[in-house]
Amino acid sequence: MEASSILVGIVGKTNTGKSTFFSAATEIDVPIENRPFVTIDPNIGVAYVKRKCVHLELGLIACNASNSICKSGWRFIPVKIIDVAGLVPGAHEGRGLGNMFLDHVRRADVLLLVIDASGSTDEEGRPVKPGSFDPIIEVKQMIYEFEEWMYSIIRKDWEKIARYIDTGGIQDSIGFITQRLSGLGVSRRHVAEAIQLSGLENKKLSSWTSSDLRRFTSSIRRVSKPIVIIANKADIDTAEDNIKRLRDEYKDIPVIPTSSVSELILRKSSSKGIIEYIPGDREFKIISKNTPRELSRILDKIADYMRKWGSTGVQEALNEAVFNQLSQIAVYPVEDHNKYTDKQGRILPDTILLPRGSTARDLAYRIHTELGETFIYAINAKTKQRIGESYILNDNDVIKIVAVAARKA
Ligand SMILES: Nc1nc2c(ncn2[C@@H]2O[C@H](COP(=O)(O)OP(=O)(O)OP(=O)(O)O)[C@@H](O)[C@H]2O)c(=O)[nH]1
Ligand SMILES: [Mg+2]
Repeated sequence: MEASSILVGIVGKTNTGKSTFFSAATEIDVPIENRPFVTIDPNIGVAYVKRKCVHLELGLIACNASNSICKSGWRFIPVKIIDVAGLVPGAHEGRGLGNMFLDHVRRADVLLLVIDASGSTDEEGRPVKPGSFDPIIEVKQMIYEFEEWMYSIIRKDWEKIARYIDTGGIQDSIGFITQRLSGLGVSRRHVAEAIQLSGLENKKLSSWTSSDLRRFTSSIRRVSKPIVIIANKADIDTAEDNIKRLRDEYKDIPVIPTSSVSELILRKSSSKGIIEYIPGDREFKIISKNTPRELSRILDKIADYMRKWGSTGVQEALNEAVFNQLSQIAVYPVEDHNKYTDKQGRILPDTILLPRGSTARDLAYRIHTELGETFIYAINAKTKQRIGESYILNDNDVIKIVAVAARKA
């Protein structure tokens, strides 16, 4: 069973550490170098969000995680993640690699905007003295480039569409716009919200000016592709002050200090058995007796960094994107609500991510269309109570679905 259909997009200026973040999160080796435009073709992989596994709350010793991973009481739930080529200012006019490659993040649900918080790369991504480039400018430029790309898609044939709708060619204008923008992963709710957010609900579409359309684009971006600022290279001294300034400047966008390179080293050291480390933890333990001296020195520095910032930030960023920005909750479907097992007797095998506000029937649909269609009732395995189709799921609910389809089976 698929845990989620969420796609996380990694975007940003070239040479900020996007691929390093990707590699740290997915444990897939990809080219990383200190120069602009290393990544050309996108990297696609699986990253994980991290939650306390519900087996702890239920007083169980262990579980048999199947569509996700349970490690030391933590459930790691997979999401898709994509790392694309870097942007430079003017990308929408074709500078650098241009912005056509953003097509690969068209369907992303949330964006990780990786920036060089240390200011050690200029606006073209060339290495410069740390502190010489202002990451606040970088964020502005990158959001501008991204929205210019969306604008170029949205404005295509816009006048024709607007006229068609306004002359009565179509009744459901929101539905029509949604359909037009579905390639951007835009839903009906997004379109309705964006129109409101831009104060355009009472304006005829054909009388929207280009600045109205830009405002609409910006709102569509905000509702359909929320951003988390990944303040990367936070391990360089110049980053700390910049992070404070970024947080002052962007009160409505989360700013997560990260050291992707540290996370990458920890993951590699862990897989080689040199350290014991659970992604996202505040600390790690060196377990190998013969750690090379140089690595030992690097690990000490990473430990200092984690004491200062709480963690490397990579896991925190993924969790922020999925649980806060996308308001997802984790739900555990089971067959046996007393033993918390599936048909094969596996304890709590699956975790499903669903948007907050989803119902018991939504969960049934996510498991299988037929289960949704023939839903009869469900059981909350924690309380053993029978619940109806419109029961709003809580985070960490354990649910048995009873359906005609399942009875036949
Ligand atoms: N100090 C420090 N350096 C980092 C960090 N993350 C990445 N780097 C370095 O930044 C440089 C660029 O890293 P990449 O991951 O290739 O950057 P990118 O954004 O994917 O770059 P392009 O694909 O070329 O656009 C490399 O030298 C990395 O080692 C970090 O957290 N701290
Ligand atoms: Mg790259």
